[in-house]
Amino acid sequence: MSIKLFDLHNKTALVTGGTHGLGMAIAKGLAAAGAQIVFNDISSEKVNLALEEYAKDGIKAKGYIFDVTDEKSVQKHLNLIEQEVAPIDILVNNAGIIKRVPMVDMDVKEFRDVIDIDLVGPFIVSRNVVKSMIRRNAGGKIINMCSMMSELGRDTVSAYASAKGGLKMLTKNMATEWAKHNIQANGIGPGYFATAQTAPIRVGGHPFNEFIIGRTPAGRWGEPEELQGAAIFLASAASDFVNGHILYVDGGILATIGKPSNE
Ligand code: NAP
Ligand code: GCO
Repeated sequence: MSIKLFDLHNKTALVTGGTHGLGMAIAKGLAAAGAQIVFNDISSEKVNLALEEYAKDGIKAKGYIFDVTDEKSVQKHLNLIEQEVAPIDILVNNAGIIKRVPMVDMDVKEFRDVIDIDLVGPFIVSRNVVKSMIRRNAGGKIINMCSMMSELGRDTVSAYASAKGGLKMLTKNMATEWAKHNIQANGIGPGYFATAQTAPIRVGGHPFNEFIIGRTPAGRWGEPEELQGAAIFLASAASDFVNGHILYVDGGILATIGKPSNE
């Protein structure tokens, strides 16, 4: 089998929210396979810190400051990226937020904010990236960061689960509409990973930490780098006939009903 299947040299990847966490880990993996990395964030400070972090690994990443929910800003910065770096071949819709509030207590604005960033954001960025891919007849890869909550509910994360469930179906619609342009749209569904986003339910003896260790057959939280293989696969020629698929990287959570805590 040719290793070229996973080669990303001469490819440019945009990872939204790629200043830390899963996005940065995925970006580093794509860079290791040869991709030119572009990333964004809403914070200029985090963009600058991330540029230093990428540079430590010898990655000459390019950072931009824009909000994935602001279509005019997205369009402006995608044009800048094409002019200053290159047209985007691989898009990882990674930017996202979560709010952990019981539905009866959640403000409607909080609910809408999560949907806006986690679902409408990927719609906005993807359709503008894809317009260029189609115009250039270049094909491309879209990778949407889904979640266990694309399949399962959990107390307090109604907005997030609604967004991630929607993102799973948006991924399938992207696949349906864009496959004829040789654009593959797929998702990665991480289980529970150790990042800033999960720190509030993972550290300081939080009971959820023990729950997840018990609920995950692998018996541990995932490390962000453990998503790199799935990302390289879905970003490369190795997945040219994979479309609309959500690749779960979850240590086995979705494979099991779980086991009694005393086993
Ligand atoms: P994270 O640490 O919260 O990072 C999310 C990134 O998105 C941050 O860089 C954040 O920027 C950025 N962002 C937020 N709103 C944005 C906006 N409107 N425009 C542009 N960037 C924005 O999350 P993570 O744990 O690395 O997770 C990354 C993705 O994987 C998310 O979509 C998350 O839902 C998903 N996921 C995470 C896990 C997990 O266990 N960690 C599991 C499954 C799925 P700021 O820091 O400046 O706000
Ligand atoms: C939570 C966690 C999860 C993870 C992830 C699981 O509060 O349940 O933050 O939502 O982030 O999405 O796949």
